[in-house]
Amino acid sequence: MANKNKPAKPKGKQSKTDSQSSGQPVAQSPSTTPLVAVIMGSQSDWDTMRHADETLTQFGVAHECKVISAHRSPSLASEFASNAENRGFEVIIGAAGGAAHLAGVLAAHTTLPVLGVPMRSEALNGLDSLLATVQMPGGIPVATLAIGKPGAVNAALFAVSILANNRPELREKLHRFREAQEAKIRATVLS
Ligand code: AIR
Repeated sequence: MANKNKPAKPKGKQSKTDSQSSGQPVAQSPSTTPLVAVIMGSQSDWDTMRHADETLTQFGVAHECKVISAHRSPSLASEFASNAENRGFEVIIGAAGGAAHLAGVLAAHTTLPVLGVPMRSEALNGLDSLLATVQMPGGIPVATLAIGKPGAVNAALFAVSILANNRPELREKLHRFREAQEAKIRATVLS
């Protein structure tokens, strides 16, 4: 279901089954047209962004993962974002590190909702990525998530929430996900 431009050894392309997910949402006859684009600035971001890929797969949301750099491939970035709506995408996730302008550049070329995920960087531990992603000028919004893996997971969950506005089956999966999460906490016993 996930259509990937293989950033690096992608795995877990298949939707999980009921027995694997232990109460987690399960893909049911998902659409094959990608609704969410998971764009990252470098192949080196894939280890983090695979968590967005896995979360979308868990919810049965068709998506595409692709490497596009706002700085190293600026034409591709504008081309992709400009065509995204016509291709049927409804949400774009943009993840980059350092001078992380990817989400902002994508947002400049589309009115689709763009969710930014700052990558943990070597030099400044992701603070540079966070500020570069979140500090957009008024008029071109990017919804910025947390640095690294939590941001990758939450960007995917946020995308599912947006899609769930007119897809009751996704809303139901989100409810089941929250219930399973709470049940896990309630069952926690410290020894
Ligand atoms: N990056 C790539 N083009 C523009 C930016 N900001 C980011 C990538 C990655 C970091 O630069 O998103 O997080 C380092 O990339 P690399 O390819 O040198 O590992």
